[in-house]
Amino acid sequence: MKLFSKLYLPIILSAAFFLNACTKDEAVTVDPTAQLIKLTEGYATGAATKVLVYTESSVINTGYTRFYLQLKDSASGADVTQAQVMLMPMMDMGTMKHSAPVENPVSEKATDGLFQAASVFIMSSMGGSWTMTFTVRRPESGKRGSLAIPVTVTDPAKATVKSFTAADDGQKYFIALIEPAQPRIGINDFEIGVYRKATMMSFPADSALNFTIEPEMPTMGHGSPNNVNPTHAQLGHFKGKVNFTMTGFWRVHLDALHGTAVADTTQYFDIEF
Ligand SMILES: [Cu+2]
Repeated sequence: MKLFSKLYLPIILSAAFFLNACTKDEAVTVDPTAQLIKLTEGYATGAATKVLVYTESSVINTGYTRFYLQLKDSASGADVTQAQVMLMPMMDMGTMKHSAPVENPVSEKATDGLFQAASVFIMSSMGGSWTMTFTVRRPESGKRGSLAIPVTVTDPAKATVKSFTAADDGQKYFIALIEPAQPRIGINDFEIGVYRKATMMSFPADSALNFTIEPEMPTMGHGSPNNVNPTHAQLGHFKGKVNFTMTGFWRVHLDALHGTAVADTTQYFDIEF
C-alpha cells in the first residue's frame, strides 16, 4: 500500500492539476494586451471611436516600431473589431516636415481584438517633433476620424535603421532591422524592412533590391559560416538567417544590389549580446 501510494500519488496529483489547468484555461479569456504597454488613449473625433494605443516598450526608439490599437465605440463602449485604420507619422523639423515608412493593418478585421500596424521612425526627436496620426473609418457608419498623438523617439545604443543613397539609381533607401530582436548563440532569424523614399511624405516598401549579409566579430577578426542572405518575403520584409557562433559584439555587413549592379556596400548593423 505504501509503495502503491508512492508510485501513484504523483501521477494522480499531476493528472488532477492537468485537468484543473485545462478547465481554467477555458474559463479565462486571455487579455491580448497583457504583454503590451499602453502608450496613450484618446478619441478619433468624427468616427465616434475611442482609440487605445499599445506598444511593445514604453521607450520608442528609432527603427521598426509596432503599434497595437484597441478600438471602442465611444457611445456604447463596445469593442470595435471591424475598421479601416491608417497611420501617418509626421516629423516637424521647423523648416520642413517629413513622414516615415508605415505598415497599416493588413485587414479591416481585428486580430484578438487588436489592429496591428508599424512605423519606422527614421530620426530621433532630437531633430524635431514627431506626431503619429491614427485615422479610423467605421465601415458600418462610414464615419471617419483621427487621433493625433505626440511621440518621443530616442536613438538606441546601436542603430536599427540605416539609410543610403544607391550608387546605381540615385534613390534613397531606408533599411530597418527587425530580427534578431533577442539575439542568441547559433542560427538566428535575420529580418529587415526595406523602404524607398519616393517623396518626403511617401516611403513605399521596396522589393527590388537584393542583399548579401556577412557577420563579423571586428574585435576578434572572424566571421561565421552558414548564414543565409535575406530574400524578399512580403511588404518589403526580407528574411534570412544569421549565425552568431559566440556572444559578444557582432557587425553584420549588408550589401545591397539591383541584380548584379551594386547599390551600396557601406551599411551594417551592430548587434551585441
Ligand atoms: Cu526628421
